Amino acid sequence: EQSRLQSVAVLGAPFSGGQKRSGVEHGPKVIRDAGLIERLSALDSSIHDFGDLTFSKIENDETYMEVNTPRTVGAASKKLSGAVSRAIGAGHTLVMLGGDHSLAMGSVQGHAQQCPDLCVIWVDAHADINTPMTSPSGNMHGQPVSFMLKELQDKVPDLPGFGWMKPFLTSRDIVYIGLRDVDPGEHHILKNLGIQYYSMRDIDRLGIQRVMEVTLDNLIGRQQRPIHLSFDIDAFDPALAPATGTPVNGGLTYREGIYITEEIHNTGLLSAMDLVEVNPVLGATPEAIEATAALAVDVIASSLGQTREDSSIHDFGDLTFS
Ligand code: Z70
Ligand code: MN
Ligand code: MN
Ligand code: MN
Repeated sequence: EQSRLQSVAVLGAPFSGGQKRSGVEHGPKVIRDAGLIERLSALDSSIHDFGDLTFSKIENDETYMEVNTPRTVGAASKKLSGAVSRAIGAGHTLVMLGGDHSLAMGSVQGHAQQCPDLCVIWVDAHADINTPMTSPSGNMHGQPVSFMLKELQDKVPDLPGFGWMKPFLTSRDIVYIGLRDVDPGEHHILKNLGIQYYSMRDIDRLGIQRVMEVTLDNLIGRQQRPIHLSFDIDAFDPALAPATGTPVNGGLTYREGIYITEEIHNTGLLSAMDLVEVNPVLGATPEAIEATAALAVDVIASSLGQTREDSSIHDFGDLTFS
């Protein structure tokens, strides 16, 4: 019997143009410096580090319909989309290191090019589903989901830089976990479209075990399909992940976060993931930065099969019974 070795591609996207605070472009470096590749190499998979993408500067990227730097964000996500599509097409499980969360437009779209039936689990304090019209900030990291959803096609204008991007996801293909800072326009969209979400309050009420059971039953209970995990580090409590742009009190515990990723791994259906919004410039101390980056490594390793029960694979052979 031959065991199939999972092949994992790691791709950095040092990009910060989807929001205003600089530093999140250093996310890939600090996550790698926290030992990501070494940790993944200990798992039962082959690791391919594809390095970091480079993003070129776009001049005169004026605000368009109150959206900040649309051409810069559109070009970055287009480039990421192509790289993700190629990696998935080559058979890898893809790990994208951000960068801010606007990048998910590129990573999920690129993934969907290869896997049109994929579903998305979005772990975040924020819903990131503002349209350009509902956005209070103009920041595109608060908008990526609205660009993906077919049901919002008429609500999202054609922006410069986004000619390549057509909506490809339905509201039944995504579940949120960890929400606790949702804008009024976003809440309206979630309710109107009947999008499934488990806020921190829901986790308090149901427990993370039940939340994952219902999440996975809704997404893959009827049909097996590839999972895209989009994990914003600010889903965690700020005590655990302080080095991020928009910390919000009352977030996931370490154990809740790792339970989410263990359950996703156990489906055997994880096909791509994003780990975004680690911003080392916003850590108050070196320890705060290192703790946030180490947590990001734990999330990724756990998604790819690291367990809390057994840190290595031991083959004890077979017992013999007389
Ligand atoms: C707000 C907006 C957001 C992350 C902040 C915030 C969005 N809803 N996302 N930090 N990671 O500006 O749209
Ligand atoms: Mn986010
Ligand atoms: Mn967030
Ligand atoms: Mn496994």
